[in-house]
Amino acid sequence: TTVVLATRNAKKVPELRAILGEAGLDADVVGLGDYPDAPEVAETESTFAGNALLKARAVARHTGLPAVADDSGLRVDALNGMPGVLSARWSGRFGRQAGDMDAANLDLVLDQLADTPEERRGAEFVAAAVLVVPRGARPAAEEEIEEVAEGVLRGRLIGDRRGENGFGYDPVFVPDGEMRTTAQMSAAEKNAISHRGIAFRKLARRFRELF
Ligand code: ITT
Repeated sequence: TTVVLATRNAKKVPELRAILGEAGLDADVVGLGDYPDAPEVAETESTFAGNALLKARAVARHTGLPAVADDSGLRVDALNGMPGVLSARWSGRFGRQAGDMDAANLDLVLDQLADTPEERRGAEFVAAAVLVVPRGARPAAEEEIEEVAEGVLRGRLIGDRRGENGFGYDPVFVPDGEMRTTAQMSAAEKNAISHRGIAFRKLARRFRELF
């Protein structure tokens, strides 16, 4: 089987490939680069799972192949769970324009937490992983199949950036029980504990039952 990764975030592709590979997924994992005409969908839902489904459905229907998508973000306790589903576009909401969106988003969250003491800087990364199998992509599959799995990584946000790995908010996120940020971890170390790792390992199990 071939499965398409429905993401335009180039940093997610190697993470997802590694996670799905380690989960023993017996499938050819291809990126959207092979499908330049795949429709781009607006993330209009208010939940991670809802947005991930929009992305995976569009690609599954366009390609006729099983598609997986991730919608993820950072929920900050002191910001009442924001930026949440808006994590990728947080700085844009505040009219901050920047070439590097990830850097601008991180700057903004740090500014918003500038007066928040250490003990109130809790946060969590959340990921919804979804699999959409279009009609006919599996022998005798008469209905589209949709599976959703979620993963959460609890931690806290530090005030300065540490580490070069990962992407997005990784340089300031320290998981519970850790001394290092997720940007100071190797890809394998991060995947073993991450929201995305947890969600996609659950999803891979379901994938194996279907194929
Ligand atoms: P696709 O929708 O095309 O997959 P995207 O970057 O827009 O790409 P999301 O809508 O899921 O992806 O937004 C996720 C944002 O949340 C991402 O831009 C980061 O800022 C943040 N984020 C999610 N997972 C993260 C992780 O593992 N490490 C650091 N930041 C993360």
